Amino acid sequence: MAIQRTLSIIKPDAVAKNVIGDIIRRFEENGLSVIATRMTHLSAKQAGRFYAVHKERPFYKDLCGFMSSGPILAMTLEGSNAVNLNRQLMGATNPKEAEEGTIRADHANSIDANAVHGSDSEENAGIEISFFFGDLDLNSRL
Ligand code: IDP
Ligand code: MG
Repeated sequence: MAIQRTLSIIKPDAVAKNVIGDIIRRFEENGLSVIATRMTHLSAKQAGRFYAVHKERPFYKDLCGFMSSGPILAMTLEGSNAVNLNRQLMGATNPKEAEEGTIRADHANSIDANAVHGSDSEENAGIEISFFFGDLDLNSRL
Protein backbone atom coordinates (compact mmCIF):
# COMPACT_ATOMS: atom_id res chain seq x y z
CA MET A 1 0.00 0.00 0.00
CA ALA A 2 1.29 3.46 -0.90
CA ILE A 3 2.63 5.85 1.70
CA GLN A 4 0.25 8.79 2.03
CA ARG A 5 -0.29 11.91 4.11
CA THR A 6 -3.63 12.99 5.51
CA LEU A 7 -5.02 15.79 7.65
CA SER A 8 -6.54 14.97 11.03
CA ILE A 9 -8.23 17.51 13.28
CA ILE A 10 -9.11 16.87 16.90
CA LYS A 11 -12.27 18.98 17.13
CA PRO A 12 -13.19 21.37 20.01
CA ASP A 13 -15.32 18.76 21.84
CA ALA A 14 -12.51 16.21 22.03
CA VAL A 15 -9.91 18.85 22.98
CA ALA A 16 -12.25 19.98 25.79
CA LYS A 17 -12.61 16.38 26.99
CA ASN A 18 -8.81 16.09 27.26
CA VAL A 19 -8.60 13.04 24.99
CA ILE A 20 -5.89 14.33 22.64
CA GLY A 21 -3.47 11.71 23.96
CA ASP A 22 -5.93 8.85 23.54
CA ILE A 23 -6.63 9.83 19.93
CA ILE A 24 -2.97 10.20 18.96
CA ARG A 25 -2.20 6.86 20.66
CA ARG A 26 -4.69 5.16 18.31
CA PHE A 27 -2.96 6.67 15.27
CA GLU A 28 0.49 5.63 16.46
CA GLU A 29 -0.58 2.12 17.45
CA ASN A 30 -2.01 1.65 13.96
CA GLY A 31 1.15 2.63 12.11
CA LEU A 32 0.51 6.32 11.45
CA SER A 33 3.17 8.87 12.37
CA VAL A 34 2.50 12.49 13.34
CA ILE A 35 4.66 14.72 11.11
CA ALA A 36 3.17 18.14 11.97
CA THR A 37 0.89 19.54 14.68
CA ARG A 38 -0.76 22.89 15.26
CA MET A 39 -3.15 23.89 18.01
CA THR A 40 -5.27 26.84 16.97
CA HIS A 41 -8.64 28.47 17.58
CA LEU A 42 -10.25 29.18 14.21
CA SER A 43 -12.59 32.11 13.63
CA ALA A 44 -15.98 31.21 12.13
CA LYS A 45 -14.75 32.73 8.86
CA GLN A 46 -11.63 30.53 8.82
CA ALA A 47 -13.74 27.46 9.63
CA GLY A 48 -15.99 28.47 6.75
CA ARG A 49 -13.03 28.53 4.37
CA PHE A 50 -11.86 25.10 5.57
CA TYR A 51 -15.34 23.60 5.07
CA ALA A 52 -16.17 25.55 1.88
CA VAL A 53 -17.09 22.29 0.09
CA HIS A 54 -20.10 22.05 2.43
CA LYS A 55 -21.30 25.65 2.03
CA GLU A 56 -24.61 24.68 0.41
CA ARG A 57 -25.41 22.08 3.08
CA PRO A 58 -28.05 22.87 5.75
CA PHE A 59 -25.60 22.17 8.58
CA TYR A 60 -22.83 24.48 7.26
CA LYS A 61 -23.47 27.41 9.62
CA ASP A 62 -23.69 25.18 12.70
CA LEU A 63 -20.57 23.31 11.60
CA CYS A 64 -18.59 26.56 11.29
CA GLY A 65 -19.93 27.74 14.66
CA PHE A 66 -18.93 24.49 16.31
CA MET A 67 -15.48 24.32 14.71
CA SER A 68 -14.74 27.85 15.94
CA SER A 69 -16.13 27.26 19.46
CA GLY A 70 -12.78 26.33 21.01
CA PRO A 71 -9.23 25.25 20.26
CA ILE A 72 -8.57 22.41 17.84
CA LEU A 73 -5.48 20.33 17.17
CA ALA A 74 -4.68 19.99 13.48
CA MET A 75 -2.09 17.42 12.51
CA THR A 76 -0.61 15.73 9.49
CA LEU A 77 -0.38 11.95 9.65
CA GLU A 78 1.92 9.89 7.43
CA GLY A 79 1.90 6.17 6.73
CA SER A 80 0.77 3.35 4.51
CA ASN A 81 -2.78 3.96 3.24
CA ALA A 82 -3.02 6.94 5.64
CA VAL A 83 -6.18 8.50 4.15
CA ASN A 84 -8.40 5.43 4.43
CA LEU A 85 -6.74 4.09 7.56
CA ASN A 86 -7.49 7.37 9.37
CA ARG A 87 -11.12 7.24 8.16
CA GLN A 88 -11.42 3.67 9.49
CA LEU A 89 -9.99 4.63 12.88
CA MET A 90 -12.40 7.63 13.04
CA GLY A 91 -15.59 5.67 12.38
CA ALA A 92 -18.81 6.91 10.74
CA THR A 93 -19.76 10.62 10.78
CA ASN A 94 -22.78 9.87 12.97
CA PRO A 95 -21.44 8.29 16.17
CA LYS A 96 -24.62 6.20 16.44
CA GLU A 97 -23.48 4.44 13.26
CA ALA A 98 -19.79 4.31 14.16
CA GLU A 99 -18.29 0.86 14.58
CA GLU A 100 -17.34 -0.22 18.10
CA GLY A 101 -13.79 0.72 19.06
CA THR A 102 -13.56 3.68 16.68
CA ILE A 103 -12.67 7.20 17.86
CA ARG A 104 -16.18 8.49 17.18
CA ALA A 105 -17.88 5.53 18.88
CA ASP A 106 -15.77 6.16 21.98
CA HIS A 107 -15.58 9.98 22.09
CA ALA A 108 -18.27 11.62 19.91
CA ASN A 109 -21.51 12.90 21.46
CA SER A 110 -23.46 13.74 18.30
CA ILE A 111 -23.16 14.16 14.54
CA ASP A 112 -22.08 17.79 15.13
CA ALA A 113 -19.68 17.24 18.03
CA ASN A 114 -18.04 14.18 16.54
CA ALA A 115 -14.49 14.46 17.91
CA VAL A 116 -12.37 14.30 14.74
CA HIS A 117 -12.04 15.38 11.14
CA GLY A 118 -10.14 13.36 8.54
CA SER A 119 -9.47 14.01 4.85
CA ASP A 120 -11.66 11.90 2.57
CA SER A 121 -9.30 11.53 -0.43
CA GLU A 122 -5.62 11.97 -1.24
CA GLU A 123 -6.44 15.05 -3.32
CA ASN A 124 -8.39 16.70 -0.48
CA ALA A 125 -5.65 15.69 1.98
CA GLY A 126 -3.17 17.79 -0.03
CA ILE A 127 -5.51 20.79 -0.01
CA GLU A 128 -6.36 20.44 3.69
CA ILE A 129 -2.75 19.92 4.80
CA SER A 130 -1.78 23.16 3.02
CA PHE A 131 -4.58 25.01 4.85
CA PHE A 132 -2.71 24.51 8.14
CA PHE A 133 0.89 23.69 7.23
CA GLY A 134 3.69 24.85 4.93
CA ASP A 135 6.44 22.61 3.52
CA LEU A 136 8.82 23.53 6.34
CA ASP A 137 6.30 22.36 8.98
CA LEU A 138 6.11 18.83 7.55
CA ASN A 139 8.75 16.51 8.99
CA SER A 140 8.66 13.18 7.16
CA ARG A 141 9.30 10.23 9.47
CA LEU A 142 10.15 7.74 6.69
P1 IDP B 1 -16.93 13.56 7.82
O1 IDP B 1 -16.44 14.48 8.90
O2 IDP B 1 -17.19 12.17 8.35
O3 IDP B 1 -16.06 13.56 6.60
P2 IDP B 1 -18.80 15.19 6.25
O4 IDP B 1 -19.98 14.64 5.51
O5 IDP B 1 -17.61 15.61 5.45
O6 IDP B 1 -18.37 14.09 7.36
O7 IDP B 1 -19.33 16.41 7.11
C1 IDP B 1 -18.42 17.29 7.75
C2 IDP B 1 -18.88 17.52 9.17
O8 IDP B 1 -20.13 18.20 9.14
C3 IDP B 1 -19.15 16.24 9.98
O9 IDP B 1 -18.01 15.69 10.60
C4 IDP B 1 -20.14 16.74 11.00
O10 IDP B 1 -19.48 17.40 12.08
C5 IDP B 1 -20.94 17.75 10.22
N1 IDP B 1 -22.15 17.12 9.67
C6 IDP B 1 -22.25 16.27 8.63
N2 IDP B 1 -23.51 15.89 8.40
C7 IDP B 1 -24.25 16.52 9.32
C8 IDP B 1 -25.65 16.53 9.61
O11 IDP B 1 -26.47 15.89 8.95
N3 IDP B 1 -26.02 17.33 10.65
C9 IDP B 1 -25.14 18.05 11.40
N4 IDP B 1 -23.80 18.05 11.16
C10 IDP B 1 -23.37 17.30 10.14
MG1 MG C 1 -15.65 15.06 5.24
